Formats: sequence, structure tokens, C-alpha cells
Amino acid sequence: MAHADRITCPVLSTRVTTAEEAARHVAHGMSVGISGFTGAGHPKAVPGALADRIAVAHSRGEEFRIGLWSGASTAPEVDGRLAEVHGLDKRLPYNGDPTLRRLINTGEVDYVDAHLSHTAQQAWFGFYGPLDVAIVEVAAVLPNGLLVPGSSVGNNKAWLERAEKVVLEVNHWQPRDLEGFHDVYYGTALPPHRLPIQMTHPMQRIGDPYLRVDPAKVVAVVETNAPDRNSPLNPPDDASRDMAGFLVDFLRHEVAAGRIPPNLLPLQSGVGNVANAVMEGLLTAEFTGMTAFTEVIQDGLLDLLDAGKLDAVSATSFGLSEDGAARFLADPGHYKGRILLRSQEISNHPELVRRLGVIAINGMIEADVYGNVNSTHVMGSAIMNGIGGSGDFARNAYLNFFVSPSTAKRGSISSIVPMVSHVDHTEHDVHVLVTERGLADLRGLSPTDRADRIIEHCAHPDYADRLRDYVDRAKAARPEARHTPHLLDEALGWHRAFLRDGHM
Ligand code: 0RQ
Repeated sequence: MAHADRITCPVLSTRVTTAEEAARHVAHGMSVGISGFTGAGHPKAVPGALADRIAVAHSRGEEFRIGLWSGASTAPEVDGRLAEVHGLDKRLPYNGDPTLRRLINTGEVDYVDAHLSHTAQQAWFGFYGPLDVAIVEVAAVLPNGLLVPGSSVGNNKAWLERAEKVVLEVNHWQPRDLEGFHDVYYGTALPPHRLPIQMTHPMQRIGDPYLRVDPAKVVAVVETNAPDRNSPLNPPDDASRDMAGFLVDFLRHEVAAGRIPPNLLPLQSGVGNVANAVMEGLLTAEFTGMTAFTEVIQDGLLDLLDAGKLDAVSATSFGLSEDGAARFLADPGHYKGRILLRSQEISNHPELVRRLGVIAINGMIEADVYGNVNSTHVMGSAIMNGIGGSGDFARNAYLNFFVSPSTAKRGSISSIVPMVSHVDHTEHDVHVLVTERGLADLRGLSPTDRADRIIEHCAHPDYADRLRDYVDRAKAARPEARHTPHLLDEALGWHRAFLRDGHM
């Protein structure tokens, strides 16, 4: 792991040290900004060394907990380790780690679940208080001190700018050829000095290929050679394939109706198996010349690039399986010029999502009969992951889809309910719902027409009659209040029943 080829800046090469030494710059009560997005580009060594320090401090009866800010989800060696040692008191803006989820849900860790496009701006203007240390993974440090980013950009620009002290991890696993894959926008400013973002195509470059850092702030440079998390993707099951089929047919229908062009509009898809199944569906569909303006590059997007169906993709991060990563690492040059990684404030920017006319596809936990969507909470109170980028894209998309199996927990929960137990996307933000039962196009419909369509096309047959009965009785109960009919005593009764009896 000779650092000569990766750390060529004379000033910063004098700061090379161990993860243990670097972790000493973090103390109890500090806020720490780390790189990382969906298991890609997180620091691999310093968080573990920090967790060890925290465990030792706790064993001596000393307090040691920090606030942790990231791009999005990280990996077990970051969130998992720091949660295991009870080293976190605050976390933002997204978490997908099960150990940390438990601590958030028991109230040990304060969690600020925020739109991913908002965090950089909110941190920059001090909404979260000061940022003490940034720990950022990069692929290389150039002679002039510029940084070649790694497999995600996330909030790295903001953390490098805002933090008092900076720790860099230079990961030899990240391909050196990543240089040229990034586009980091340095044009953000405080209103009224903010200018329109000059982008009219997903692949337009508007920034620099490098991250900047003030060398005077860099207190440690740590070398690593460790892979991204590369979580496995299950092959799509029948339900995912059915949902993908409905969605692709609907796109076909929209093209035929002249509402979207034959090469579609830039695609955004959430992470997970349904999203990947949709990409698989597009692989065998007739569309060519597609583009993606999205957050995360999963294997399905690589497949579409390889098949020549997708021209290019703009994102903030990779989120590949082991196979996908191996394919990319075998020949990064094959993808150069067709993949651009940007800061998440740009990859998810509402101004750009609206301008480009994005088609957004995201998962949900539940929807109600009127089209409100809950993406984050189980039974109203327990957080699953977070809103992530779904709100950035859904509200501003030209066309959006929310997808989910019609039931959860082996049929004991209906994903279509009388009233959602938490709202992330209001009825106004939701265009199309898809389950394995069918697809409900809600555009232009009144609430009661939406209810008819959702129950008919998306609800599971075990629950559909009861949903219809709910709406009918709600209409009858208050003839003067039939716009969005509800029975307030019953609206959350299905959730109550599940908590009481284990079945809706
Ligand atoms: O729990 O694993 O314990 O069984 O939720 O559900 O069906 O596997 O679906 O992995 O696609 O996740 C909304 C959570 C869906 C995800 C959500 C339980 C279910 C299972 C997962 P178990 P599935 P997915 C860009 C976009 C918000 C962020 C976002 C998400 C688990 O899509 O986090 O969109 N979205 N980001 O059993 C109780 C219900 C349930 C339920 C599912 N109705 N009640 N539990 N589950 N429905 C990416 C980023 O932002 C980074």
C-alpha cells in the first residue's frame, strides 16, 4: 500500500498516520461529518478506531457520545459499530442500520430524518450547529491538494467546508481511475445571491471533478484498502416482477399517449429489490436512449448501460452488489463519460428534478385509500429507515410511482389502509401506486375517485371489501363532509388491531 501513487501532495503526505491516532481528534460531545452513501464511500478504518476509544472510555465510566452526520446510510463498520458501543447521541440525515434503528426507536439516539437534498444547505447555514470533525474517504490526493472522490460524493463537499478539522481516508480499493467520474458543484450561495443551476441535461457538467479542502485543516491522512459494503441483491421475486411489469406497461401507455418521449424522461429509482426488478423490466422493454437522474447506481443501471439501453446516469453514489462492483472494477474506463457522481444537494435538487422532468420510482411502507404515502414509520411510531431522497424526487417529478407489495408480514398487514399512520408524501405528491395486484393512476382524480381506484387495483383481496366498507360508511356518516370521508374513531383502527392482535 505504497502511498506514493495515491497521496502526491507534499503537504498532506506529511500527515499520514494510523486510524487510532486520527480517531484521537474526536472527543465527547462533538459533531462528526462522515462520507458514505448506501454502503459506498464511507470511511473504513477511523470509525472502528473511534468505536474502540469510546468503548474504553465507557469502561472507565467516562461519557463519550457524538453526533454523526452522513450522506445517507453507511455500513455495519460505521453505524453498526458506533451504535454497538452506545457512542451516538444524534444521527442525521438517514440510517439503514438495524442496530442503530433499535437505539433510535428506544429513544437512546436522537434521529433527524431529513430530505437528503436539504442537509448540505442546512448544515452550511448552521441549522444543526457547528461541525467539529469531518472524516472523508477519497480515492487519491493530488499534488496540488485536490481530492479525487471515491464511490460516493454525498455531503462530502459540505463536510469538508464546514468542519473545523478534517481526517482523510485514502482507500486503495477505490479505483484510481475514478478520477473524472465526479462533478462537484461549487456554485451554492446564500439567497439572494444564489443563481440558477445551469443544467438542462442529466450529464451536463456544472462543477469540478475534484473536492477541495483547506490543507491547514487536515489533521490526519489514513490509508486503507477495504471494499465498500456491497450488499447482495436478491433476484427479483414474482411480486417484484409483477410490479415491474405493471410499471413498464404504464410507461409504454404514456409514450403511446404522447405524454412522455419514446426514450422516456430521466429515471430515478429508489434502492431495493423492486427498484432493481423495474430496471430488469426495462432491460427487456423496447425503450432505448434512456438516461437516469437518480441517487444511487444499483446493478440494474449497470445492466442497462451495458446493454446500450441507457445512455448515461447522474447520481451521487454507487450501491452495487459484489458482482456489480466486480464488473465495474474490472473496467471503470468502460463507464467513463456515462456515469457522473455529484453532491447529493445536486443529484436530488428539486430545481433540477422539476426541470429535467424526472420519472421517480420509490418504495413505500403503506398508502391510504386517498393516496397519502408513509415511507418511513411502522405503525405510526417506529422508524424504518428515513425519507431519504424520496421526497426530493416525488414532489418535483414529472411522474412518480410508489411501489410496495399489497401486504406485509405474511399477510397480517395491509399496505393499503384507511388512513396512513404517518405521512411522508401527501396525496398531492403521489401520482401512481403499484402493488403486485395492479396499478392505480391517481392523476387528476378527486379523493373518493382515488379511493375507488386504489381499492380496486392495489388492495389485496383479503382487505379490499373492508376498505370499501370503510369508505362507504364514512360517506354515509357525514353527508356534509364527503370530500375526504373518514370515520375518525376508526381511521387508525387497523393499526390498533395489529398492535393488539398481531393482525389487521
Ligand atoms: O421488514 O425486513 O423486517 O421483514 O419493511 O420492506 O417490502 O422488503 O421493501 O426493502 O423496498 O423497503 C419503504 C422501507 C421499503 C424503503 C421501504 C417492512 C417489511 C420489511 C422492508 P423486514 P420490503 P423495501 C432513495 C429512495 C424510504 C427511502 C427512500 C424505504 C421492511 O423503500 O426505506 O424511498 N424508503 N429512498 O416487512 C409494517 C407495513 C410494511 C412493513 C413493509 N405496511 N407495515 N412493516 N414493511 N411494509 C434511496 C435513498 O434515499 C438512499
